[in-house]
Amino acid sequence: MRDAPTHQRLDDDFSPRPGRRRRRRAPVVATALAAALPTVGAALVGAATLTPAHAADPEPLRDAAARHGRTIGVALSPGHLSQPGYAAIAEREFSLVVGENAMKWDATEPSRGQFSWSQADQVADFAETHDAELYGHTLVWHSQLPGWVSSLADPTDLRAAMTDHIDAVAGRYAGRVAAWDVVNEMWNEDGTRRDSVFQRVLGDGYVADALRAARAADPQADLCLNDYNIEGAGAKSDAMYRLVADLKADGVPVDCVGFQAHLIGGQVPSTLRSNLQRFADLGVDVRITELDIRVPTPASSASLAQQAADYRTVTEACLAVDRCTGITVWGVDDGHSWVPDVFPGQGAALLWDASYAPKPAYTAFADAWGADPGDGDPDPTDPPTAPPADGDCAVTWTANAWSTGYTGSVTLTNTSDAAWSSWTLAADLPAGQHLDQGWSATWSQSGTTITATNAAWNGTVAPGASVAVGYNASHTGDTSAPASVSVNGATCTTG
Ligand code: G2I
Repeated sequence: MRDAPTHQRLDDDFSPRPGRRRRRRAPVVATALAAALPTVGAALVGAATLTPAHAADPEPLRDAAARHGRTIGVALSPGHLSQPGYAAIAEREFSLVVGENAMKWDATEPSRGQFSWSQADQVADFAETHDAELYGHTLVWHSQLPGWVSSLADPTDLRAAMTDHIDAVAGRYAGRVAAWDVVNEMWNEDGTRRDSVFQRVLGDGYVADALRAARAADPQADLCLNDYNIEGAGAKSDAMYRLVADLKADGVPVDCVGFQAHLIGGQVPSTLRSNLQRFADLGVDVRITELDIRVPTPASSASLAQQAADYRTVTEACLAVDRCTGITVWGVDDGHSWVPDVFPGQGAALLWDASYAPKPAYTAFADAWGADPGDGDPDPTDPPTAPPADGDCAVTWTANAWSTGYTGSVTLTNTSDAAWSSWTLAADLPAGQHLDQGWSATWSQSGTTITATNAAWNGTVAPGASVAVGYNASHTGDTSAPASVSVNGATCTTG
């Protein structure tokens, strides 16, 4: 969907066209707002830290990607949704959905003028129900093409069939599809045009014709050209690059290039990032559209570790390119991947295994996107925080006394600009006071010094947030507050 994304673009070619619907990015709003407005973000985080921070589910990939203004997509086959493991992952993790086969020509128009929408509608409905973008794949492709199209030999007739198809399919989902793969896999490996009925009968110009027809059918959708083996520099990638440059120069509507990325473990092209960037510099969005990374099966732990590193590398390349709008994985789990059917002896190419267990690739991918693993630990990839300084905390200390004892109520506020992941309070009790018991922390006394260390559930304190603890003590007449209180070694202001 053509509008201004939440991440920065390098050129000015992203104004919404009049009448274009804004991209559906509802899940982004809270996180993007939090990132953009530190005080609001701190308040949101601060509120969250006062709830127990025990081990939780890992953060959905889509939420982590949303913080970068990107989407994580999945190729969906609606027939598999009856399997609870498949459905649960598809529903939870992804902010973009593409039909693995449902919107292809053979699925949507098996006979001329006879349309079949049930699979495609299921994908579109799933996307809407789960607040994900809908990605259209694909309008013009030599494969999964019904025989009636392949047999058309008259250019006028074939062009009419192609534009009618685009008009019907893109028109049906107009306003719902964020982007279409308008033409898929048009290149040979050497950068010449692939033989297809479209190429043979219509010549090179069919690509521009298809793009114009798609724009007419759905003025809001981004229009992409998609292919494999164009991820790194090379003849095929160069051919796509020249075509996109020419189309832009000629005013043909092209908004994005899809890099399928059906990769082999250990063979992520070293030029991936720079190649994505050179396309972006033409003024188009780029996207990893069909990521999977195959390894020999049964997969060894070494190959799964390599694969995990590869998923991280691809993510880092996308994140390094402002106009990389995200990554789509070509399937939920290894049990539903096209790879073993086409490459016998290879597979295990996705993030979840055939039992829906997350693989090392999932862990690396999630980490590369900055997803919270939900283990309650601070993120080991976070930059080290500055050592605490005096004044990084504020404390209020009140006593509710009776003749020989009192209840102390203590509120600690993090006045630094970094979250505490744990805290220890230390204070010297005035003469005659002795700690009996405390709560909401682990309390102890040694000499006149008392210490209180956070409980498991209140160790994380965001900047500006507070935590309340308390204790009972005996006294011999003096119930005043300690003269000096420190947290994590830094002296607090009192009040
Ligand atoms: O081949 C991997 C992908 C390469 N880029 C374009 C994608 O559209 C393509 O996807 C795959 C699907 O993942 C497969 O699921 O495209 C294949 C066909 O080219 C799909 O396979 C077909 C089988 O060949 C058919 O036997 C089957 O009836 O899927 C059909 C529907 O399940």
